[in-house]
Amino acid sequence: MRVYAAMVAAVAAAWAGGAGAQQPGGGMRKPQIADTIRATVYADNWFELYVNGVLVAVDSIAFIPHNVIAVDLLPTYPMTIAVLARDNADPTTGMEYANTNIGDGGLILKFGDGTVTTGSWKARCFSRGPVGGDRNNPRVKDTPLPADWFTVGFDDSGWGNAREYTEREIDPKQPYYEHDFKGARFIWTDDLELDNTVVFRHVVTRPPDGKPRPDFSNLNNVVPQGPPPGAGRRPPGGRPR
Ligand SMILES: [Ca+2]
Ligand SMILES: [Ca+2]
Repeated sequence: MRVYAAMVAAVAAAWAGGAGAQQPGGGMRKPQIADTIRATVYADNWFELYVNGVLVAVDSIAFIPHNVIAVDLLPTYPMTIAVLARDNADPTTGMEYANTNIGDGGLILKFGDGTVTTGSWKARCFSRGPVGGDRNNPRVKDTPLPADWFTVGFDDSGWGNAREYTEREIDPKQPYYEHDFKGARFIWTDDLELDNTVVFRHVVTRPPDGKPRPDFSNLNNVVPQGPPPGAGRRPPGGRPR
């Protein structure tokens, strides 16, 4: 019985260990939460995040307080990341607080595979205002957002790179300091104040941390093999985990 238990534990460990999505015999195992990576995002003031063309996170607070959104992702590489970020701004004036202030933006993101925002990301502004910083006659210049801006195949080769900003320049609020953004840079376009709607894009060709990860992208087209006895199940008499 002890030998059997040891074998079950070993098989379960191998199953959970991510040796690959392919099982002996060509089947595919089911992914577990250990196969996911955590995506952590702080935006001044709001964002929506697409990964490989799929919407995976939306900032739940449009304006203030400034908050952090963290979600679990099942990564597939190459991984195309697309973020729509908005500084809070009246759509007709580009200003905020009853047209008394020109607010500033900022975005920072870190994934559990080591992916971080840097100046190598692509960035483009789609709404700017008040044009010229004119507070007396504030106007907004909008550029139509391409319908496929978030897709894998979208051509951003003509876009410029994001500009990195220091923590001091962005002045993030408390929730930022309660999460791990080590190694990530705050980014925006060249104009942190007047550029109010910005799209960022970046392709991660392989996991930056070098850790091999199974590709589960074909999961819906196969019948995955279940876990071996005892794997991922509640231990007898044990508490749910
Ligand atoms: Ca602004
Ligand atoms: Ca702002």
